[in-house]
Order: sequence, then structure tokens, then C-alpha cells
Amino acid sequence: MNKSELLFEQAQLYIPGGVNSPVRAFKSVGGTPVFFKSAKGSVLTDVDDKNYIDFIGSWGPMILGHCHPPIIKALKEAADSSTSFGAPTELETTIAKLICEMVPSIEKVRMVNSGTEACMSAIRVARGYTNKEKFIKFEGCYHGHADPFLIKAGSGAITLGTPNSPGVTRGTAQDTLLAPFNDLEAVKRIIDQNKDEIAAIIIEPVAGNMGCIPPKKGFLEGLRELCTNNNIVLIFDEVMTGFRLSKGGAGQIYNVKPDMVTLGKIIGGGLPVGAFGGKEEIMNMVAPIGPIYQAGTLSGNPIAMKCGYTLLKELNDSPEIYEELENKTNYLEQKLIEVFKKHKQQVAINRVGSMISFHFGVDKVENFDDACNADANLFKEVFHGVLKRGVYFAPSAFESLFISNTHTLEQLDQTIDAIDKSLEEIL
Ligand code: HOZ
Repeated sequence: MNKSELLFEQAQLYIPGGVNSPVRAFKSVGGTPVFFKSAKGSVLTDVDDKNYIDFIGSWGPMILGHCHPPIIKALKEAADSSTSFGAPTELETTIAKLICEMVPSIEKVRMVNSGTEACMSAIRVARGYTNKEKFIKFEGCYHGHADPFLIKAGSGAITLGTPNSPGVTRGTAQDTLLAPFNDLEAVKRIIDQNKDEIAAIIIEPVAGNMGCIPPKKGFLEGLRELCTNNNIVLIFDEVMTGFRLSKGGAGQIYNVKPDMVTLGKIIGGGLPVGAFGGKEEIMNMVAPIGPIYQAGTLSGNPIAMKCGYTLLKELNDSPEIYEELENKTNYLEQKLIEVFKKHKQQVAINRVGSMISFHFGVDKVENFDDACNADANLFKEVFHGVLKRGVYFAPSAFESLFISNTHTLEQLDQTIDAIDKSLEEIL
């Protein structure tokens, strides 16, 4: 038994399933989760001293690699002043101003501690602002684990085969309306059937929790128009795409302005942070100036703000980072196409910027049903094939891979070589 296996046994005695977030348990791919002890750049080191090229980057935040020196420096400096005040600091305004400058649709922003909190708060604000109760979400999109979102949700919710979680009441579920991703006609029908009852449409503009799925041409624009015409708040969940696909996130690259945006991951530079923001008129509904309550002792935590600010400022000041990410991920995509072709594998590869995923046994993946039709068994085998060769992919086909600008072309070649050898062994 190696050390990870031993630690997993012990963890299961005290933590449900031995993990603090379900995807980590490897349920979707089988086997025992790897326990890590350190990371640097794009390399993870496990408790048995084995190294892996990292393709999850803490599910997004490590866009500049693990232990990025300016962030570690900022973290140490901030910790010397206090780990938490529970009272305002100047830095909260500094980072809020930077976010408003970077993300075109955000005029005011409120900090929270996770993407879940951000999305749950955004829905409450949209309901309070419109005085309506229902909202539309898309099958396979994941907006955290607040009750109203756990209906046909992506990420760990599909991985475990429980897309509708027990514990969510019928009363809550009835206000969540579902549409297939990329299907504008379905959205129109739902709006017609629920005239003047829909407060919000929430969407990951590039879905990242059923693999990576880009929006079809005109889809986001169509949602924008429907929302404008029906007094519906359009919320872009940019927890994964924010500051990753561009400085201004997916909204900026597709040139569509939502009314609200939710953020997480990168915004904390690897510390637990989330945020929701949007039009001033909507955000002014939030307490203490408005009646919609939202609060948190650790919100705007000084260490998280310092790390987040350090990362965002670097992204803001160095636009070449995005070009580098694009080039590297494009390189990986081209090599993936070659290696799958060599092994005669039918595969759908989706990529937007530095988010990429592949689904076996299908030609295209445009929505949740397509993702569910993919060959999950082959993914499992490839996952374990590359894992033993030192490549750490997301332990589920229903996730995206994330590239950092510390990945080298040599590491990407090693990754392709690991896939090549794994497929030789499997097929
Ligand atoms: N929900 C995250 C990915 N979509 C996984 C979170 C984690 O396990 O850290």
C-alpha cells in the first residue's frame, strides 16, 4: 500500500468519502485519490514523492502556476498584518476598483468566499430586483452546491450520478427551470410558458463542468436579447472563465454584456474567494444600502484580497499572458488531434483559450446529453494510463482541463507521449 492509499483509508474514518469535495474521490474514474504535499509551477508532488504534470491547476486559479513568487510574497506580508479583521480595509476598495476596470459589465462588486456563495447571492439579488421567483439554468452547468442549482447540475453532481440531490425540497426545485445548453428555442419556450415569472437566466458562458463546451454562435447574444425584452437578469457564471479566457472573461471575448457576473477561483489567487457584481442599479439593492441581505465574516479577508489583487494586477498589466496561454493550449489541442487520429479514436475536442476537454466516441459535444453519450470507460482507462506516467488530468470526463503559463511545450509533449503509450496499452 502506498502512502496515498493509507491516507485515504484514514481520511474515510473522519471525512465523508475521505474528501472535502466529491470529485476528488476518483469515484468517476475508480481507484484511490492521490494525496498531494506540494506543487511548484505546473508540477504536483504527491505524498510518495512522485511528480505529475498538473492539468487542473486547483480547478483554475493557478493560471500563473503554483507558488507563483509574487503571490507567496504577498501572502506572507499580509499574514504579518492580520489574518482577519472582520472590518473594512483599503485593499478591498483597491481590488474592487481593479475588478470593475477589468470586467466590462461590473460596475460594483461584493466579495464572498466561494463561487457557490457568489451564485447563490446573485440569484437572490436577481429575484429581489425583479420581484420574480423562477430562474432558468442549463443542464450540465454547475453553479455551486446551493439548493436551487442542484437540479441536473454538472461537475461532481453528474460524476456521482446524482444530478438531483436529496435534501433539495420540491418547493425549491419547482422554481428552477431547465434548458439544454446551446438551445435558444427551448429558452424562448420556457419564457413563454412562464410569462413574467422568470427573474434570471444563469449560465456558464463557456460551460466547464460537463467538459468544456463553447456557446454556439449567437447563443449568448440571443439570451441577452431575451433577457432585455422580458425584464430578466442575465447572470454569467464566470467562476471558471473569469480572468482566464481574457482580462474581462467570456463576456469580453464574446462581446455580450450580462447584467450580473459571478466570480471565483482566480480572483483569490488560490485562496478561498468569490464575488458577484454587475450593474450599479442592481448591486445597489444589496444590504446595507438596499434591502437584499448578504453578509460574511471572512468576506474581503485581507490575505485573500492581497493574493487576489497581486494575481489580477499581473494579469491586467501583462496581456501577453493570454496570448501565451492561447498558443500553448492550441499546441496541446493540435497534438491531441494527432495522437487520437493515430489510434483511430473518434473524439470531440472542445477548447476555448486555456480551457480544453476531450470526449471519446462522439463527434461533437454541444450540450449535456452529448457529454453523457461519450465513452466514459475509455476516459477512465486513459486517465489511469497517464496518471501512472506522471500526468494528472481532472478525475472525471465531466470537467475541463486548465493550462497555466508555467506549462512548457516539453511538458505538453510528455503529456501526449503518456496518452500515446496509454492508448497503445489499452487498445
Ligand atoms: N467543482 C469543482 C470542479 N468543477 C471541483 C472542486 C474540487 O474538488 O476542488
